[in-house]
Amino acid sequence: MNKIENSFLNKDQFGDDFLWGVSTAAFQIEGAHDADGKGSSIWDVFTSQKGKIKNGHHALTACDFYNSYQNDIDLMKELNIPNFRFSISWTRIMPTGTDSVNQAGIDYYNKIIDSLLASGIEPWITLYHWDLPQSLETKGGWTNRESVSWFSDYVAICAQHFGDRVKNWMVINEPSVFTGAGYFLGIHAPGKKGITNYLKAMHHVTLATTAGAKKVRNLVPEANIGTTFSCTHIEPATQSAKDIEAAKRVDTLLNRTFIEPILGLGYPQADLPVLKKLNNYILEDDLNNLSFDFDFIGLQCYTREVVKSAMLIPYIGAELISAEKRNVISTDMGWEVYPPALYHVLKKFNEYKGIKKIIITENGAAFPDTLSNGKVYDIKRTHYIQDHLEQILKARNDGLNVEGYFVWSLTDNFEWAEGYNARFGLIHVDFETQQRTIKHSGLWFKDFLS
Ligand code: IFM
Repeated sequence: MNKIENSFLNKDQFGDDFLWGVSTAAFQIEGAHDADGKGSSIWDVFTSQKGKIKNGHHALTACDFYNSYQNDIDLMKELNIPNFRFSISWTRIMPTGTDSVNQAGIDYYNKIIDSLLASGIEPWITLYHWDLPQSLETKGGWTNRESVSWFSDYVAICAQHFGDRVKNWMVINEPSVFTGAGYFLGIHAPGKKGITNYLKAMHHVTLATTAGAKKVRNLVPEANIGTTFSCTHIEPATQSAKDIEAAKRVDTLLNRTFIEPILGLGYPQADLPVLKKLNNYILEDDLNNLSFDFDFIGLQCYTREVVKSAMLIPYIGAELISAEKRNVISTDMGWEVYPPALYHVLKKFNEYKGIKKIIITENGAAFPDTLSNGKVYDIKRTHYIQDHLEQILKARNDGLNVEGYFVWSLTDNFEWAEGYNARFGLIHVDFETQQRTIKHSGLWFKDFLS
């Protein structure tokens, strides 16, 4: 007997108001990269450059969600999924990032929103999931302070056009990931490197998060407004003082740097001294504009990291010991499968008094799925989801604040620098034919949600 039959999990244990859903992002699913007046984004440009994405993959078509959204919405309905998180592509709405609005882009998202509502599925919009307009990148992108007003103007257009039907809004997705990978390490778009780019981007993205949230609040007074952070449970490799200190610095970087200013606590400069360099970019009035009273915070947790001191590593003096080196079970992303991480992260973020409500807006796993006789038996993903849900249940039973769970992701999709080989979907996609096949995990989720 497998775990589906064995699982003690039952949706009712989470309570009637607990939110269930799936998450996606525009660039990862839509394709149609230049359809109907869409402008070019930093990811369109990055993916066209040689050697940036594994196996030379690109997202010109991706999951073709732009054309086949109705089919995917029908599949969501079939799986009993009540909430759908998707992002808006800035360059469909404003092809050059500012000024002119592309009516075809507005029409496209209106069709999605209307179709979701007609299917009884609640739309959850993420306003920015990493695809900055390329024409703004040529002006410095997020390293340019003007990015704050570019972003708020774009947010205003979205709020004005979609706010009559969309209640749930997330401003920015995982700022630590796209600034770290895109502006410090250069492994994601726009491929910039260095501490100066990173710190400028960090500060402007934080200001933009608040500015965007205020725009939505003004234009859609009844909106449920959140923003999402990636977070990871951090453990020191040993109990030596050096490793403990190193783990604290990594924890500050990965878990605290972006959320604390938003909660009115300022940047955690005392625990990560390199953040003091931010003072070069913080203008006097900024400190009053960094925080916002969000209705909810989205947390996105996939794994834990084990950290050792490494004083030669600049700025952080620490190194992550990979799952492979630790010889522990991991996913296709090389991330350790460690469900208690979710419980630890919930406990940690529950300590912030300023968080009203926590929703897990992403959690999921990439495993090497195979389609055989029209079926995908992805039992590892089913177990991954079940085991993480057990941790959420434990957290709720311990009185912790956690009020929703969104699986990453509905379908297999374009996993950034990893291309299409890292499959996260509840639904398998054959990228040659765009054929969808509901995986075992999707069937389990359907059953669970029924
Ligand atoms: O695919 C990404 C998503 O875009 C942001 N959060 C993590 C996912 C898996 O890597």
